[in-house]
Amino acid sequence: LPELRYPRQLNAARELLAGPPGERPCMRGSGIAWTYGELRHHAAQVAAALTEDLGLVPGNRVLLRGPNEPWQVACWLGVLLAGGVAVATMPMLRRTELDTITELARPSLALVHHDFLHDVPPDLRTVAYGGDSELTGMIAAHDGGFAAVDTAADDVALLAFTSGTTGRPKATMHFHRDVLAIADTFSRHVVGIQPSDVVTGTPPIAFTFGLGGLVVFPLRAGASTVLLDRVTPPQLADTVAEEGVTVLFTAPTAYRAVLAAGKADRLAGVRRLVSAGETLPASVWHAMHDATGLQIIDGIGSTEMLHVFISAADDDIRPGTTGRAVPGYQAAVLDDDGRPVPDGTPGNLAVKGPTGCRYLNGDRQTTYVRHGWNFTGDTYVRDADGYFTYLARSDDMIVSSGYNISGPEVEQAMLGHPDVVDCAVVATPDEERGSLVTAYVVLREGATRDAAALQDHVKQTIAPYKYPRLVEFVAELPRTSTGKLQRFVLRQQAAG
Ligand code: 3SK
Repeated sequence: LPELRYPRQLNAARELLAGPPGERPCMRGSGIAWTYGELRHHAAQVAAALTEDLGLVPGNRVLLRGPNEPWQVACWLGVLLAGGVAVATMPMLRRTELDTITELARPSLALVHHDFLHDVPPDLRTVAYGGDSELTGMIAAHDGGFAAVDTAADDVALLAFTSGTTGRPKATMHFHRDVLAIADTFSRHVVGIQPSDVVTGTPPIAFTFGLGGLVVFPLRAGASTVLLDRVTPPQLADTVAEEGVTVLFTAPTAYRAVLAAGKADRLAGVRRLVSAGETLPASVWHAMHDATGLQIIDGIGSTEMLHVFISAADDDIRPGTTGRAVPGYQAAVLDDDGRPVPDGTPGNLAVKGPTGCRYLNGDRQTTYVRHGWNFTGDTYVRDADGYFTYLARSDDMIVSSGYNISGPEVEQAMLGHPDVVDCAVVATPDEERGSLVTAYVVLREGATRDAAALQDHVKQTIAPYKYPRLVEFVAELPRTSTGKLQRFVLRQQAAG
């Protein structure tokens, strides 16, 4: 794509702030409403305070922690303008996780919202932001005239931590050009965000799904964004209606909850519904389409690739498949030796594109990046038209009596039962069959614990050999701070 040819010297924050006229509405949230001019001014004030008061030099890393609200965005942009490296952390993380991130990322200082100072490692130089805080005092002395550091397009702009569905978090490095590339591919060519759009959503901006959808995409398009702090799905639906939102980014669980709360009609004014973070069950896609006439744009992305690389919109959508490679990316299904498998055959999903995967440390680089392909760790199948269908995380395939069974496929079948609110399917080691398909199930309040009824439902929905031989009823499922299911926790539990 010609739009992906960036100059050698490029500062992503300068580019994102350069476009729209200063008086255009830009960002709302937590009682703040800023124009583009105001965001530009505050980001430059933060950059000046970092450089002149806090001694930041280009390449230094800055840990960020806070809720989704405009000052976190000003801090993130300020770090990039100053040539620093942003290390955004999920608001839900606690001391142990922040210790791990600090140990891996080695930040020089932290900018932390004044309500989130707890749990920050005490030996890290920490400056509070927002309200009547230390940063507020510091920036008052700066007039917003900071000249952005002339970083190279391939200088590191951010470290993004994977959310740890398999345990310890891992850091990936992303360049200034990568920040623009996610907007110039998925946002521009699939979602199609326009200057008139009003964007909102639930993912934290510390998660790259949220960073892209709620910050980078709207700024690159000159649109405006509404940042929300901890809303329930019904509140999300009401906010969408009240704020005139036209593009919504959230996860499948939120779409399901909006439907269950009978609030789907509140989304009727939206132009684009986007789902990522987990596989979107076809049942949720159809229920939302029936309720609103809207077609959810599903996508798969990863922290390693920064954002979405397979997706589809409009007439290109085939519900139940994730879609095709996003313009600018290539995707393939490969065997364990890196050779393409025939269409229709399951294999390892691999992707190439402008935002490649670079791990900060550890030995994952050689395992997950081979021959220019990034192996995502997902098992997918591609059809002859180039549509990719998710089968499982490669770790989530269950081999039972010689059958390959996709845990997520059984979950989707279980979720089609009206009493099932949430479900996770993993393998329990078994001498006779190798593994037993085991379902952990959260039931609707007041529903009867009837394992046989759920097993029959699965047998009638998908091939009967896939039914869960063990069914455990639980109050909730283990999830990461980004809402992804932690099947490894259940796998450990199932293994005793
Ligand atoms: O999990 C995903 O699908 C995702 C999407 C966009 C950006 C980041 C991630 C992990």
